[in-house]
Order: sequence, then C-alpha cells, then structure tokens
Amino acid sequence: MILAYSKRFEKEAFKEMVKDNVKILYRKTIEEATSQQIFQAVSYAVKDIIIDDWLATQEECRKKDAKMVYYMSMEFLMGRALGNNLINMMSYKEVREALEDMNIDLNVIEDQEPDPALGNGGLGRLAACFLDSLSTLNYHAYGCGIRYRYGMFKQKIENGYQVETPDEWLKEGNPFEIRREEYAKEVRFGGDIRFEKDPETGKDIFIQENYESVRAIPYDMPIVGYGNHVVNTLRIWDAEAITNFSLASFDRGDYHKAVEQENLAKMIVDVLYPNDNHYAGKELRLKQQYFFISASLQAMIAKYKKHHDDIRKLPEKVVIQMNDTHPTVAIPELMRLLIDVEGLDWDEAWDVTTKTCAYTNHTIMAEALEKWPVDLFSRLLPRIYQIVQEIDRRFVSEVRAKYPGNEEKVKKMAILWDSQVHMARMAIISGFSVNGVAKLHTEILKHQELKDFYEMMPQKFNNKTNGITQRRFLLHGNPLLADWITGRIGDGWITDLSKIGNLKVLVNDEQARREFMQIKYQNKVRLAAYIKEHNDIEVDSESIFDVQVKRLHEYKRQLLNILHIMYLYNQIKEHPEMSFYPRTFIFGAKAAAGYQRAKETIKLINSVAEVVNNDRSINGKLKIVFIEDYRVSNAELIFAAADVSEQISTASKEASGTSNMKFMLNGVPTLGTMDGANVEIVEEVGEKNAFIFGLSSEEVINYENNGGYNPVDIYFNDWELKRVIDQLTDGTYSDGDHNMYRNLYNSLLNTQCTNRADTYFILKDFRSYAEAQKKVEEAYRDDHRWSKIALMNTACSGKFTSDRTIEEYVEDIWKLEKVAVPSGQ
Ligand code: 26V
Repeated sequence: MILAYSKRFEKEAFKEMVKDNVKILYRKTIEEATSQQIFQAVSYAVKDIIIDDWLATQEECRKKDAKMVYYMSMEFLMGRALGNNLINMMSYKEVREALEDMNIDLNVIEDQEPDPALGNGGLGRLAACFLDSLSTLNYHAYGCGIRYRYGMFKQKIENGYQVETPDEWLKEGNPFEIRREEYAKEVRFGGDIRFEKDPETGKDIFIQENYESVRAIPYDMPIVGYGNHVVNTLRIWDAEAITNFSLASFDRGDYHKAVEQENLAKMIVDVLYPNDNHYAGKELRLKQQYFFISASLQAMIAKYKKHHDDIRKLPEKVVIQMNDTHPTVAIPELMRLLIDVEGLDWDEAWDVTTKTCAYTNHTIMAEALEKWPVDLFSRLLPRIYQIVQEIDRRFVSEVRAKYPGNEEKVKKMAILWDSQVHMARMAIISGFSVNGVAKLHTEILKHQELKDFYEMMPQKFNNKTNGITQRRFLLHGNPLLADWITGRIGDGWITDLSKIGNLKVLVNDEQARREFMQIKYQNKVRLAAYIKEHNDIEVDSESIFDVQVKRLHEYKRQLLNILHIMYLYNQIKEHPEMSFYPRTFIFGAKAAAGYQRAKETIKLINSVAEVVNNDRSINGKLKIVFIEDYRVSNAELIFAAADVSEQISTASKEASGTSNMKFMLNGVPTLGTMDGANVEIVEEVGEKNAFIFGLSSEEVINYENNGGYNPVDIYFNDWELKRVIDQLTDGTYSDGDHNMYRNLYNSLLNTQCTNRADTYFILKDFRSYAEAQKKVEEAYRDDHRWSKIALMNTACSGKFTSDRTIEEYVEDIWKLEKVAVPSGQ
C-alpha cells in the first residue's frame, strides 16, 4: 500500500478538518458556505499540514547548519498556491475526492484564489520556478521580496483598448501567509550623516540624523517541495509607520512627522511598478529597493549570528543571488551593516561582501539599464552613497592601473559616471559571479554589452540557461498529459525531467501518437470553453491554435504577428478558393500602462479581430482571440492547448524567454527566431521539429552597428506587404479613422520617429516569417508528421526544467548541500 503523504490528508480526517474550519471561521455548515469560504477553509487545513513540515525543515537546516541561498527579487510571480501545494504534497487527488464526497468541485475552489501577481513577467515567474525547484531539490533557501498591496494590474479590454484596474489580491486575506511581527526591522531614509571618532577604538562612527524611517514586517509564505517534506520560505516585507511618540502629549512637530511616516510606509509597499524592460527612475522605486534589501539583510545577519560568532565567515553559510540589478543596493547595504554595525574594517567587509553576492542579468535592452541620478541617490541614501563612492574610487584606480592613460575604460566602467549611479556596473564589480540566462544571451553579454568587464574579469562570467517547473506547467496545468506520460514511462519525470526523453521511443508508435494528439484536442476543447465564457467567441477546436502569450513589447514583435494575420486575411479575401487550413490566433499580453505603442498594438489586434471574426465570407477560416488579463492561472490552460508557439522576437533581444519552454513541455513546436533559449530548444528538438526564420543575432547587431537597413526599400518592393502597412492608416481597421494607428505606421517607416525606422526589423523579417508560417500549415496538414513533431517537443524538453538550472547554480555559484527532512507529522 502506498502511504499517504500525511495521515491528515486521508479522506475522512481531511473532510473533518474542512468542516471544522468552516465552522470556526464562518459559523456555517459546509452546505451553507460560499465557494470562497470553502477555499479559505481548505487552504487553512492545507497550511496546517504544511506547518509541521515547515518546522521540521527549519529544525533540520539548523541541525545541519546548511549553507543557504537568499534569492533577492523585486518580483515573485507565484501564481495560485492551493493547487500547487496539493500537487507538491502528492495529495491533489485525495483532496479532490474528499471534496467530491461533500459535493464540492476542487476546480471551482481553486478558481476562488486570486493569482498572487507580484511580478511583471519572465523575471518574476523565473523567481517563482526557482523557489519550487530549490525546495524540491532539498536545498535551504529564502526568497526575499515585497508584499505589494497591489500586484500586477488586472487588464480589462474595453472597446478594444486595454484598461488597467487595481489588483486587490489581499481583499479576502491570504490564507497561506504568516505575519512575523517578532522579526520586524527598522529601515531609514534620508537625513544627514555625521561622523565621530570612537574614543576607545579610534574608528569612525557614522551617525544618521533627521532621517525618516519605517518598520518592515515580514510575511512568510511556505514553498513546498515535491514529495520530500521540505518547506522553504518566501519572505515578503510589509511596511508600517514607526509610532513611538505619545498621542496624548504630541506637539505639532511630532504629529506631522507621524503622519509623514505613516504615508511613507503606506506608499512604499503600495504597488508593483508595472514596467517590464523599461527603467523609469522613480524615487519611490529606489525606496522600495532599499526597503526590502535593508530589512532582508538585517534579518539575514541576525539569523546567522544566532548560531555563529564570526561574521567574517558569513560567506561559508550564505550566498545572495540578485535577480537583475533591482536588488543591487544589497552590496553597499551589506558593507554598511558589516562596517557600521558589526565593526569590521573596509577590507574585511569587502572580502565578505564580494564573496557573498552574485548577479544575474536578464536583459540587454538599453532602456532597461538601471541608473540613478546621484543627487536623488545620495539624498535618499546618504550613508549608502558614501560607500558607493568608496567602492567606485577603489575600482577606478584599479582600472587606471590596469589600463594606464585609457580614460575611455573609466567612462565605460565606473559606477559613478555622468552624475549617475550605474547599478549593473556595481553588481559586476562587487559580486563574484555574473550570469546570463541563455547561451546566446551570455555570449552577447561577454562580447558586446559587458565586453570591458569580461576582458577585465572573465572568471566571473557564466551562463545559466533558464528553466521552468514541470510541476506547475505540466503536472498541475495539463493533468491529462501528465497522467498519460506517467502511464507510459512512470512518474520519475516529475522530479527528474531528463526521464521525459524516454518518450522518444514512442515517436514511431502510431497508437501513442494518436493518444497524445487526442489529449491535445481535449485541452483545446477546454480552452475553447474558456474563450467562449470570457470572450464570447466560438472557436473551432479542430483549427490550428497559434499562440503568442507574453508581455507586450516592441522587441517581442506582436506587431509582426498581427501584420501577418492582416496579410493572410487579404489573401483569403482575394482568393476565396485558395486552400487554407483554419487557424485560431490567440494573443495574451499586458502593456505597461504608459507604453503608448504597446497599447496601440493591443487595440490593433482587437480591431483586426473584430473585422475578421465577423466576416462571414471567410467561413471561419481565421479567428483571432485576445485573452484578457493573461496571468499564471490562465497560462496553464493555454500552454496545454496550443499547437504553435510564437517566439518571434528580434534576434539578440530576448535574453531567454521561458514561455517557449512551457509550450515545448506541452508538446508545442516553436515558430521563432534564433534568439534567447530558442537556440537551445532547436538544439534539443532538432531543426525539423521547429520552424525557424529571420535575421540572426549577428546580422541584427551588424545592422545596428553599421547601418545598411532601410525598411522603405522593402515597403516599395513588396506590394502585398505595402498594402498591409497602408491598411494601418487607410481606415480598414479603424472605422475610417486614419490616425488611430499612425504611430505604429510611423514606427515602421518614418525615420524621424525613432533613430532608425523599424527598429525591430519587422519588414525585414516579414517574408521569412510568412514562409515559416506556410511550412507550419503544410506540416499540420500531415497528421503523421505533426504528431511526431508535437510528441518530440515534449520528449526533448528535459533540459528546460528549472531543476536543471538550479543544480547548475548550486554547482557553479551557490555551493549548497542537500538537506533531508523527515515528515513533520
Ligand atoms: C526592469 C524594470 C525597470 C524598472 C521598472 C520595473 C522593471 C521591471 C523589470 C525590468 C527588467 C525586466 C527584465 C526581464 O524581465 N527580463 C526577462 O527575464 C526573463 C527571465 O530571465 C527572460 O526569460 C526574458 O527573456 C527577459 O526578457
């Protein structure tokens, strides 16, 4: 007999727990409770069971004194917790049956949970996958971030336009979190720095005066490993005012200060900045960064000192991974804590800091590079700024020693340059590791963007190709396929995705392929029902589901996709007799609220959809669906149901991409450029199981550096493409309005608009994209061939698990040891 994960998940016991919780929380019987109340009751029951393992994990890690990683990130795009926790506790089916006994549908209950959307896109979701893998692989880890009151905005589509509404994810309370009042920390901003000599030691003591401060209060969320009783912690910080004055005797000054601090505290954690790959330089953003970093590092040092007395040995027990430059103030803040609080001298503190911090780069987009004006930075963080100056001073003299007379090097490498603090430079100079997120991306960093640093310190650079967790994106998101795979090759793939390669032998087994495609079809029906419910559009589940879901950004080229759809529509209209396999083009994308062209692209997609979907003359051959509020929960349905994975960024611009991997895992071939991790996907699956087109990254970079590309030449030489582009301004998709898409039109053709027209080579790649799309259609018409392609994609996806990525981080950067945890029951 297989033992239950926990006795408390056994049917009758679990049912009792849920009933008790409904009674205690709501004074109701299970029959009277609403779905939301049942969700809360079930979640509390699950949390209760998790807590025993959580305690056991802490205890084991303490006993073993295992080194741990602090994964510092402004974003954790966790997605819903209930279903995932049940999956990882191997109790999803038991709980589903227990609830069925009480006439409750677990799917409905799961749907009550808001998506904790504390992230924008790839970078935040990667952090969430990493936490899942860390726990599953028995490593001790903390995720540290911010408990934003409002996460990523909710997207509504009104009249074709994106409308943002607040994401009130905490409205009903979060049953999985625990507030840890006892670990609150104070964080100080602004004021003046005065220094005194310590009469005993003669050392400088730095005293901050006239500052504002807030209290940081941690909320802990459990991160449950798969089937191993390991529970790590995601610690997200809330802010409160420090009210240490007496209300009875307040004078005006105190009162004003109190109100100000109250406001500061509220504002700091109020909202996640909804920008992705675009840096805006907002003061509040820097406050957020310092707030969670200072609190996390204070907590980290306090935890270390509980069981260790030599702070110089900190790097033996902890490592800090900085998720992009957003947490880079960790470097000067750690220096400050070591020098000003722990009493180390500069060299000792520098030794500790540089052995503790490592940096991951996630983008080469110039507009995403984080830089802070010196006046803002020094006003907000006066002591931190002094430390940055000293780090910079020492580094610049190293550069001058190494490259005498070469001031160009200083200009390109100094942390402080042009009255700005360059965060990536600080991260590279002060960390012991710099990694990119896919092979191609890392090569571009080494030889283009970060060339000077690579030349000076090549040993720091390494690649860690991203990955995704198969637990959420297959086991939870695609239960039919997960069961089928387990039936065929056993369940080893759940914790060792390389085993999925055992499916390769089935590629010539017709029966197996038929079953595989049958599951795909059922998932398409499931998504079609979602689309019917949310968009009121009927889609044909027999048509090709061609999907592009990701943040809306010009470099990701949703515009190329929709222009091509406009082109297909023209063709079908012109040649009604032409053979054309029915297609459903599915989009999902949020645009940053202030990103005009991105928003225009959403409107364009919806306008084309409106025209095409209502044109009865094309017999439903083309359908276009824009899925509102694309997020982790509906993503799971989408990946499972897709036939074609659109990964069409301008080569060199997408650092890695991770949706490409989620599609692949679910048996979806890539239609894409040789960019980011697409390159490695093709390497794994083979060219004949992917559809590749477009300029290479070398070609793009070459045009960027040397010129020689003029989209206007293409426009005048390709009348079909010209017609599509002209349709942007001739009123076809705008009820006669000639200006609605003028910006998009200009972005493609008008040099005055940007430094170069068609910055992202849409016209250049158009024909090659259209060709690749034709090949997709051809392949799809051939059932045999297509089912092989689909199955091969799943079978070759083993490399792209975040488990592999995490093992590489552990081996090359973090040097952690595994911790075994006995069941906490
Ligand atoms: C930058 C900024 C600038 C300030 C405002 C908020 C904000 C938020 C995010 C970013 C940088 C985003 C970088 C990013 O998400 N990169 C993506 O990282 C994925 C995981 O490594 C990777 O798969 C994607 O290719 C890459 O675009």
